[in-house]
Amino acid sequence: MSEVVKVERHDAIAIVTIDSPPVNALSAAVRKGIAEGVKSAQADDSVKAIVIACAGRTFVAGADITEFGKPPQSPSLHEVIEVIENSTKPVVAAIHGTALGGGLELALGCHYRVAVKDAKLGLPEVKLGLLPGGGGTQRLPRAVGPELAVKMIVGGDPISAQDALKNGLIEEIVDAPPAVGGESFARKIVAEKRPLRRLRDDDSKLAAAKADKSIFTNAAAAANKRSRGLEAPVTAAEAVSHSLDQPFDQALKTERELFLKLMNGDQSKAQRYAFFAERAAAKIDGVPDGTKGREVKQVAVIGAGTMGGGIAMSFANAGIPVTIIEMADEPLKRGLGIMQKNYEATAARGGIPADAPAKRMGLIKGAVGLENVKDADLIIEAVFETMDIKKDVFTKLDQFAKPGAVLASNTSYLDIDKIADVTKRPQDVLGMHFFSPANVMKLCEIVRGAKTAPDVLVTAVNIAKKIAKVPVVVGVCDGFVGNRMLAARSKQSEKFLFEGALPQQVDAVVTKFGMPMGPFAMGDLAGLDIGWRSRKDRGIKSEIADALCEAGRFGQKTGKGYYKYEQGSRSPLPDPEVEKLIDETLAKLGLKRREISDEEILERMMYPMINEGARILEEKIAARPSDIDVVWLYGYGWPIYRGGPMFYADQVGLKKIADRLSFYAKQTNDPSLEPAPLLKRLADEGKTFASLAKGA
Ligand code: T1G
Repeated sequence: MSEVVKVERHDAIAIVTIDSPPVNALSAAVRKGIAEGVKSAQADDSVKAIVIACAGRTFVAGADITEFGKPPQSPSLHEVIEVIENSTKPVVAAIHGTALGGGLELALGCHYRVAVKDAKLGLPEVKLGLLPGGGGTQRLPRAVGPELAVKMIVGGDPISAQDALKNGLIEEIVDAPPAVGGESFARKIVAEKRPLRRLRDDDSKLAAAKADKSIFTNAAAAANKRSRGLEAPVTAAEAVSHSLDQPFDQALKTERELFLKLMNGDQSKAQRYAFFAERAAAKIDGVPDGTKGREVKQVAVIGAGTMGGGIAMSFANAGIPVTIIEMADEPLKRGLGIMQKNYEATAARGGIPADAPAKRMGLIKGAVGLENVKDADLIIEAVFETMDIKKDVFTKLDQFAKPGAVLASNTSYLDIDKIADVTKRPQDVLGMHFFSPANVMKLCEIVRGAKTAPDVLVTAVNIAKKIAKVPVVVGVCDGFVGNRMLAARSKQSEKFLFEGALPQQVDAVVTKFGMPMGPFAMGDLAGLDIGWRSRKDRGIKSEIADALCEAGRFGQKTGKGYYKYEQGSRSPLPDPEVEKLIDETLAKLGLKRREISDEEILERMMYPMINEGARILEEKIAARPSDIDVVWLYGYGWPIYRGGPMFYADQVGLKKIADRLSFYAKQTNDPSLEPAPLLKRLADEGKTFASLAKGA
């Protein structure tokens, strides 16, 4: 018996129960408890079979990630699995919730596995920049065949209990509670004197792929298609491939070597950081734990444009009924039509079940007139991005919305406090800033107004998680966190064209770094005319961008912008016309182009953003550096294997960044590049942004 593992005997069946909240992770204490529990049952002659089950909301959700990088403690997971696998009495894993990573590997070490009907089983280690390090790359292919195994291990997504049964990963789906289901299964196999099935000794499912290697190579290639820049998926496929060409123990050794290489690598450190950063972001500074959110059963979205439509789909995708409201029939019909087409296209690609479009559109009701918000618990406004229109909508919402309804604006820049103050209920107002396409992008910046009530913040965070978004609470300022930092980067990218670089050089540096797209290709995607019109409204100039627009080069929508695009293609092609136009503009301004290195471009793309991040922390617009990283990971495509701008800054070293910023401030005569006080202090003290979490 241990704190976290207890053993009970029900006649001839021993039940080893793991009870280590929140997710029964395989900490040293849990590993020790399991090994001792199984050994004690093994030594008890009256015991004929052993069941391993978990208390709480889930079966073991993996190794304890907080132990990584610390000195290993025995028994190791391998040693625990050996105790189980070498048991002469059948050991049954009884699974509920999620059997993930080391948790599934533990179950694969058992002779039999059963699961309740809504259980999920997977090896998601690649999502942490790792690979299964507890024998999963060898036992899973023997349980389900190498094709499905490489798909599960390289993709990292879990499968359902039904698919697990179909593919031989589990023997039976049992009724909950899992320990009871596991016990009755154990009694059955004892009664039927079923042989012990040790996966390590069963190569039957490998035979076909051993005969025809392409079965595996094709599956690996398909699985790796989406792992741009990531080391773990390719390495994981290699580890699984050795189930076909190395004896079990040798392949296990290879798995260990490859696992340790990844574990000690920079990419996994960044991805493990991102795992905990995402969870920390959901903790709202200054709001007491246990603060309850308001119930959200009905949602209303104002505006059926691109953002409104995507937001409404996110709620329908989560099974939450939503009313989408427009001011007239025509825009409403157009918006609903686009959502319908979107769903049908996704279903046609097999991204959602064939009956999902009808089901989800069935949850989206169209209506004309703001009075239709009257039953909604949450109202999200997604109308045109001007303050007057927003204030007008919120003034009216104040009249029609029921008491206690949460009023959210999807503004991406505007002052939430000014919007809230046109209502008599500013405590119920906040920002919920979604990212386009809103039904795909995971980030939701929750903008906390000066008067936003704590339970309103909790409501927004809870509902964002419910619709599979990653919420980050931010303060009110121009552009909040993401767009404010992006503006600092855009300023430099624009300056580069005046100094001598070309769009394709800058974009190549940024995409090589791992961003999905460079600033100029992004401009062409969004449309250059939007910025052009707003510059004209504000009476400011950007000579090169203005010249492009005057030449009708608005970007993808006109087939040319900073790049040219062939008919029907979205691939940006460098255009000599643009270089000519830049040269002519610089000549008019009396400016000379100079050679600019890729290193300077990278530093001036990343360091000003990091500097702005430091200012955002100083002003408490973000509660912690990791929140800023979560914004960039889930809203702007920052490569996960670099952890986020603030994590990256700590890897580069704050002293170097501060020095380079001072250098560029002088070189480009731009005082805004001078290091922010917080960055300067941490650099001078030899500290990191991460040290702020420890109160540095
Ligand atoms: N280790 C340590 N802490 C963990 C943890 C883990 N594996 N999983 C979750 N937590 C903490 C989490 O930080 C949070 O803490 C709380 O549990 C609830 O989590 C050898 C090497 C299981 C689907 O990758 O995917 O095994 O914030 O908020 O939304 O091959 O957690 O409350 O303080 O996410 O209900 C492989 C990781 C590990 C699964 C539940 N396993 N976990 O989701 O709750 S590597 C994983 C999850 C491995 C072996 C290898 C999810 C979940 P706090 P939560 P949730």
